[in-house]
Amino acid sequence: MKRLMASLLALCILLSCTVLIVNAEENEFVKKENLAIMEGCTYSWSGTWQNNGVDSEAGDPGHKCFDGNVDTKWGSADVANGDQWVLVRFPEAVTVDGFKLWQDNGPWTNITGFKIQVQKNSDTWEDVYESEVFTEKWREFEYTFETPLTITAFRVYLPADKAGGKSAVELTEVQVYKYHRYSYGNGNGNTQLEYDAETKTELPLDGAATDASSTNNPSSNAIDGSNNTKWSTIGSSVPQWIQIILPVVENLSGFRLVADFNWTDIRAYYVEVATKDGWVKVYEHSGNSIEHFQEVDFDSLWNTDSIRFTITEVGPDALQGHGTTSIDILEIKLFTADAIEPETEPETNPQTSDMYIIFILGMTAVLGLSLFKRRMTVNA
Ligand SMILES: [Ca+2]
Ligand SMILES: [Ca+2]
Repeated sequence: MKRLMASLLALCILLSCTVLIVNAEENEFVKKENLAIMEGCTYSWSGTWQNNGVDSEAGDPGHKCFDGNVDTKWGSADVANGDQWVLVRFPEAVTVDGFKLWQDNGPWTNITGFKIQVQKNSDTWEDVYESEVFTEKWREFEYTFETPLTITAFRVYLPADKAGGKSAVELTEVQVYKYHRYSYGNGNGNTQLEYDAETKTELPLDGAATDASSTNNPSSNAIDGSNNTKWSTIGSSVPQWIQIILPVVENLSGFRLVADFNWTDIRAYYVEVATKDGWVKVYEHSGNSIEHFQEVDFDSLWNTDSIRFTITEVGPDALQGHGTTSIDILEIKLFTADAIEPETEPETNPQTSDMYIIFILGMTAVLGLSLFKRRMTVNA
């Protein structure tokens, strides 16, 4: 009997651990900061088309790989002149986790292989990555280093014999990333606590990250504090979502949503918060076009570290007169407020209540076991 209980207990522990691990993986978000555009970076390149001089500004110069625009390119010099390269020097030593390259879509380039080289506070270039030999033209290539590298310069090295039969190589963007890891889903959800509306304050979102289902303009534009910048989707298909991930768990009392009515007529959307038990719906709107400026106060405080807005229906009434062309959100604000503690029994600390459950379960098991033993003794 004891052995059976012990194996059952072991099985339970094993199962609960598995669930915990799965949750942890699901709820990790990595924000990639492109250090190649940090202030003080300088750029250099082997040449441009028909201009074999290093750092030539003629044609499509190499700094166009560092302008955040995948439609502007660097077009290298003729590979008959030798290997080509483009590089970024950082103003100080930086620790990087990975990189991403974009190749131009045009007919002049078909890179079949490249190397990534770095400098670590010296003039020596060190190979840290060599690509496979590509048999088909690639547009985007992203890679995470096995361990982060501390470097002072980063170079994409393009051997002349890997130009895929073309006379030049052309990249539109080179991004070098530092990863910021966020985990979410650590809040308790509905606190059941009402709050003092007088204490309502806007939550600073400086340290927050954003993610979205589709991005024409970056999702981070929706929390940058400016109504002149926006998150926008590619096209107007629904559903589309935008998520804000907070650096710590907060008590949310509500939100403000400012949509761009020139381009977007939102008819239906819902809002969820991440909790220890998964996503929980906290607000829903459907039927009419939303107000340009939507401010919603929850009935009680929600303890959470992430909130997600999902747009499920759009209409034809955007101001520009051509219907909804994309889903555009200028700003999202989040609010917190002081809880009004209930006058009756104080709220039980969730950790304490967990301990109680474990304690009670333990006591029940011990009691059950001793009763069982006693009965066995009586029967004997
Ligand atoms: Ca570019
Ligand atoms: Ca904005």
